[in-house]
Amino acid sequence: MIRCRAKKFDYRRLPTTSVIIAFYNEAWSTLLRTIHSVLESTPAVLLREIILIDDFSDRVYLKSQLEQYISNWERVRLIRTNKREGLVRARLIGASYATGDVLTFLDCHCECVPGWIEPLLERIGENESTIVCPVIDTIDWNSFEFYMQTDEPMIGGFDWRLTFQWHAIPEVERKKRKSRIEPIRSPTMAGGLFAVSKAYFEHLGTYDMGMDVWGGENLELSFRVWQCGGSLEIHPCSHVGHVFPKKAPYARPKFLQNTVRAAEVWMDTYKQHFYNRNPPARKETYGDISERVVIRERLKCNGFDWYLNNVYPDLHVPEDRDGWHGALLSSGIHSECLDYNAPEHNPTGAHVSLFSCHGQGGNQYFEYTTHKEIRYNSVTELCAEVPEGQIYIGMTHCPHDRTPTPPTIIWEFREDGTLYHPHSGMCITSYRTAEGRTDVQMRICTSGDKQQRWKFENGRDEPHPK
Ligand code: LR7
Ligand code: MN
Repeated sequence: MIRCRAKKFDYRRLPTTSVIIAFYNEAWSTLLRTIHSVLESTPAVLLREIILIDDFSDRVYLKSQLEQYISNWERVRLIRTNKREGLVRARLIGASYATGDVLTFLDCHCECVPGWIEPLLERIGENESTIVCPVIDTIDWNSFEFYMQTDEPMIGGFDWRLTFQWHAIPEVERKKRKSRIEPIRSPTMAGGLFAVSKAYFEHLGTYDMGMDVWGGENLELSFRVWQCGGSLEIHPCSHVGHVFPKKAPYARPKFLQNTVRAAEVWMDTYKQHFYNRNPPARKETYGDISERVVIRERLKCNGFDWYLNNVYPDLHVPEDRDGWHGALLSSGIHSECLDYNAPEHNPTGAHVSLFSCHGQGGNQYFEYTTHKEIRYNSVTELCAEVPEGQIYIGMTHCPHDRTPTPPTIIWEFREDGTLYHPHSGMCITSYRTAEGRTDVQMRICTSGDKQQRWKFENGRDEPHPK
């Protein structure tokens, strides 16, 4: 952005930084590209050091060959863990060696764009309790081409499965901003790329060291910083590229457990919405969280309701009324449930079908609301509909206000278990195709037809078994 380039910085007034990069079995080229780009695009007066943490990799080229390669750089340190720590503890080990005022974390397959660090450091100089993220540009894993974000940066959010999601800047937020180069408040962060005052990070309780390998720590830190009086921003003038590899070089088994820790510490009763949509999470053992709860008390942090109202008002909070949510089980075809499986990049691009009940929530999780919608949460809030003149059940974006609610998304879940669609006058009916597959279709309602009866399973709010 041209207006970003016009910004001037007085380096003597900016805090200094340590750049912390944890890696596990990273490719040589991407790791070195990251280190080179930090050295080449960060003014030397601002960079105290780069700290590399090898999280117990087993690739040979990451041993003496790497040591040799970096030995000419005074400012680059290499620390090795003596067991696999996972990214949280690896980053914290790195942070313990940092001498800069600000900790800047990066993934090990990034490319910093010149001018990336100054806006982050300036912002933290102005407001010590803010965590600032750069705009993350995509580097194609195949061609290594840079894909700059065109218009405005995206901000971070999540859905009730606690999957991180990107969103456009909400209208209210856009109007509040005085200029396009002001930092943007973001409910959550992607996790890998951010700058934070070292002192503030410590005050805030760094990271949850009970989190292993990968996942969950980004939402945990996001909830914590907001609920405990700080803020989280994306600076539109700071850009860093990140490679999204085709396949991660390691397995990611701890994601759910880490996420449960975050939910248990920060989400109060709202964690039920997460457990409802991900029943296996209820059964995860998640270890001892008492130290994290103590931090929450010590810092007198706000509740999750405060966070939702003040930081993420755009997030739709489900009703999840007892008995009115879960899997929709067919009475006509044994152990088959309504299922919605849309392609990732086209959330409304599929039809509701029938699939054997798996009890995992996800694609089989629906909610019947007091507004008579059949809701499905994904990247965005979806509402089941029967488009005019059709006999299939599709999904459409739920309306933000209900004046008036489009009649095509209104359903009556009747006493006899039928899912009646008043606008078309038909009922959801399970059937077997000529090839023997099971599916659903809108058909004329016939009293007593078992193929038209449905019931909610797993619809109760159960506590997490301790
Ligand atoms: O056991 C491990 N030990 C490690 O040191 C596992 C990972 N790591 C290192 C790894 O080598 C890398 O440098 O930790 C870093 C992050 O791992 P990635 O690159 O495999 O993660 P990701 O880019 O797929 O995932 C995003 O979400 C993660 C949740 O735990 C982390 O927060 C990542 O940092 C985060 N990456 C980004 O935010 C970059 C932008 C992606 C987006 C959206
Ligand atoms: Mn990454």
